[in-house]
Formats: sequence, C-alpha cells, structure tokens
Amino acid sequence: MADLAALTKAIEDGDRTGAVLHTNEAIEAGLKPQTILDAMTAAMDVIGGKFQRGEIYVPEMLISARAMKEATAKLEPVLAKAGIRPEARAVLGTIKGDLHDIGKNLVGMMWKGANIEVFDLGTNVTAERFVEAVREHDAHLVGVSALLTTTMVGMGEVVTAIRAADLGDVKIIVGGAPVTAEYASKIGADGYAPDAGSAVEVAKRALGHGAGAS
Ligand code: B1M
Repeated sequence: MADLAALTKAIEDGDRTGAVLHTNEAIEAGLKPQTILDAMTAAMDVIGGKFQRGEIYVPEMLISARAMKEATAKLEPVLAKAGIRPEARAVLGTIKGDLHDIGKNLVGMMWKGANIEVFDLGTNVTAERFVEAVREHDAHLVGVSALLTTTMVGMGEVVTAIRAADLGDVKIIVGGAPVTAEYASKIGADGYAPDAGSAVEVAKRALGHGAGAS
C-alpha cells in the first residue's frame, strides 16, 4: 500500500530504508512517477527551510539528502521510461584554486532533490571549464562555490566568460562562506544563496520557476 506522506517523512528523517521501501511501494502501486517525485522534493523543501532557519545542521541535511539520493535512484528508471525530464540542467563547481567541496556538494544534492540535473565539475574549476561544460550539457544554470577570500575573485571571471561565450540565457548562482549578496551583484551573477537550503529557491527564482527575484 503506497503511502506518500510516509515517503516524505522518511526522507525528512533521513531514514534511507524507509525512503526506499515507500518509493518501491509507490512504484509497485502504479502511482505516477511525477507524483512520487513531488513527494520526495517536498521533503527537501522542508529540509532546506529548516536548515535556513538554523533548526537543523549539516549532518542532518546530509543524512536526508542521502535518503533522497537512494530513493531517487529507484525512481530514475521509471521517470526515464515515462519521459519525465529534469526541470533544468546545471553545472556546478568550486572555483579555480579552491579545494573546499563540502558546501558545494550539499548544494548539488539539494538541486538534485529539486529535480535539477547536476553536472558536478568538482573543485579547482577554471572559467574556461565552466564555459565548456555549459556548452557540453546545454545547461540553464551555473553554480559556483568559493570558500577562500583569495579565490572568490575568480567568480567574476566565470560570469564574464559565460556572458562573453554567447551561451544563451544561462543563470549564474554563487555562494560560499566569504561571498555576499553585494559581491554577487557586483560581479553580475544572477543570484546569491547563503546556504544550500536557499540555493534551491534562488535557482528556481533565477530560472523563472518561482516568485520574486534573487
Ligand atoms: Co579550509 N579554510 N583551507 N580546508 N576550511 C576555511 C574555509 C577557513 C575559513 C578556515 C579558517 O581560517 N578559519 C579558511 C579561509 C579563510 C578565508 O579565506 N576567508 C581556510 C583556509 C585558509 C584554508 C587553506 C588555505 C589552509 C592552508 O592550507 N593554509 C587551505 C586551502 C586549500 C585550497 O582550497 N586551495 C584549506 C584547506 C582545507 C581542507 C582541504 C583541509 C578542508 C576542505 C575539505 C573539503 O572541502 N573536502 C578545509 C576545511 C574543512 C575548512 C573548514 C574548516 C570547513 C569548511 C566546510 O566544509 N564547512 C573552513 C572553516 C569553517 O568554515 N569553519 C575552512 C561546512 C560547509 C557545509 O560550509 O562550505 O561554507 P560551506 O558551505 C555552505 C555555504 O557557504 C553555502 O552552502 C553551504 C551549506 O550551507 N555554499 C553555497 C557553499 N557553496 C555554495 C554555492 C552556492 C550556494 C551556496 O551556489 C552555487
């Protein structure tokens, strides 16, 4: 018997076994894959909000994101068969000279949870590599993370290179501990997210899938 509320709750609680079990039950019950996916992303919305408000911390968010990842792995073949495509494609990376990737990985997990296909370029990513990857994956969104005051300057180079490469309407979101909304605006980025939870909302707004502007 499919129980979507239990699926949402299992992901919120970071209960990987429960998340996979309820996903399998929902698939076997013949529920629409999009309906199942919506129940999963609802959990990530809750988790993102709690993280933003400081009600949970990195470990809890990681545990939920892992449950989400295992559950979506079960759903992926069904989604593919049903022809359901991710809402957007994103390339994500930590800026050139910077090896910090924990925050960037959290952003990637949250974006995947929000039905955004993520091509993770890893760390130490040059502006040229970002441009190349946007072209390669026909991406709508670029996420750049920086944790060092010495490397965040490279974010401006990414914005300039992407705009100069004539890649269409690509939205660029930046974040990381030393980055601010003012800095994001100064370099011409389309959005700034202070944490992985708000990165979903900011990305959706930039893509025109949500209300308001970032
Ligand atoms: Co480094 N490190 N580190 N470090 N390190 C910091 C960042 C530092 C603040 C420590 C300190 O001095 N207090 C400092 C930077 C100072 C500065 O420039 N402002 C620092 C330094 C100086 C260095 C080295 C230079 C040290 C040295 O070798 N002398 C060196 C640099 C190496 C390099 O990158 N080239 C270095 C190395 C390392 C390790 C390799 C040992 C390791 C990284 C391991 C890894 O990531 N795989 C490391 C770590 C772990 C840290 C601290 C302790 C933790 C960073 C972290 O993962 N935080 C950090 C001190 C600290 O933060 N307390 C420190 C948890 C993570 C979830 O948060 O990454 O901020 P954060 O991500 C958040 C938000 O920022 C946001 O969402 C995330 C979740 O909410 N966010 C985005 C991040 N990216 C985003 C992108 C978005 C949107 C939001 O859109 C695309």
